[in-house]
Amino acid sequence: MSSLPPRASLGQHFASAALLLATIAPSQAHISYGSGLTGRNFNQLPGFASGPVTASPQAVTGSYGWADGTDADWGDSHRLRAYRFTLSYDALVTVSVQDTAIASSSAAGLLPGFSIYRGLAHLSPLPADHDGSASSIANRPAAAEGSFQALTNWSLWNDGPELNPAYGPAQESLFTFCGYAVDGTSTNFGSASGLLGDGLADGFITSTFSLAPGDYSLFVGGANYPDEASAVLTSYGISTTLNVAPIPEPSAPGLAALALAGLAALRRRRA
Ligand SMILES: [Ca+2]
Ligand SMILES: [Ca+2]
Repeated sequence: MSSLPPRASLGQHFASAALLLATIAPSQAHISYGSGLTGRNFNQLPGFASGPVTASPQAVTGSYGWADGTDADWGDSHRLRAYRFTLSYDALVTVSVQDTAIASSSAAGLLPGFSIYRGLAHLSPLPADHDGSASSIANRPAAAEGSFQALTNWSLWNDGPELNPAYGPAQESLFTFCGYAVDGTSTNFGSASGLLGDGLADGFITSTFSLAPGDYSLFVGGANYPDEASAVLTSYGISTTLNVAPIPEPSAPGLAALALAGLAALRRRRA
C-alpha cells in the first residue's frame, strides 16, 4: 500500500514561491562580486594575470542599463553586473564582453557596454551598497533614475541604522572613472556627447586600458538606449574576459635611441 505525501499547505506554497524568488534575486541584487569559480572576482579565478581569464557566464537584467547611465538623469546600477579585480603592478588590461545565452535562464542578444572604475563596493560583512539606500537617494539629484554614471565618477552608499539599528553609519563607495567601451553606434547607445562605439552592433566589445596598481570595479550592462522607454526586464547572458599583461619595458635599441635623442637635445641647448 502506497501512501501519498500530504498536500502542501498554502503556507508551504508561499514558502516555495519565496525560495524561488530568492533564487532568482541575484540578477536584481545590491552590488556584490560573488566568490569562487562562479563569481565575478577575477583574482579568485585560475590564471588571472597569466593569460586571458573568462568568468562564468553572468546575467544582466534589461538591455539598456549601461546606456541609461550616459544621460543627464543617470541610471540604476541594478541593471548592470559588477566584476572586480586587483592589480599589484602597472598593467595593460584588456576587457572583452560577449553576449551569450545561459540555458533556460538568460537570452543572447545583449549589446554590451562597460565602464571601469577605481574602487570597490562595500564587501560582506558590511551591508551592501545599492541605489535604494537612504544615503544613495539623499546624495543624488531628486530627478535621477539611480546613482550609476557610465562616463564619470559616481558613488553609492550602503544601508545604515535607519534600516537596521545594528548597522553602523551608512558608508560611501566612490567609483573613480577610468574608461569605457560600448558596442555598436549611436543608433543603439544614444547621443551622449563624445560617446564612441566600436561601430558594429554584434554583441561583442573589447578594449585595452593602461592601469596603475589598485582595486577596480567593472560594470557591464546593456547599450540599447531606446529600450529604456519600455523598461523590459529580460535577463541576458554575458561572458566577460580579462587579459592582464605587464606594460612592456622599452627594448634595448629603443632605450639607446632615447639616450641619443636626449644627448642631441642637450647639445642643441648648449650650442
Ligand atoms: Ca538615465
Ligand atoms: Ca561590436
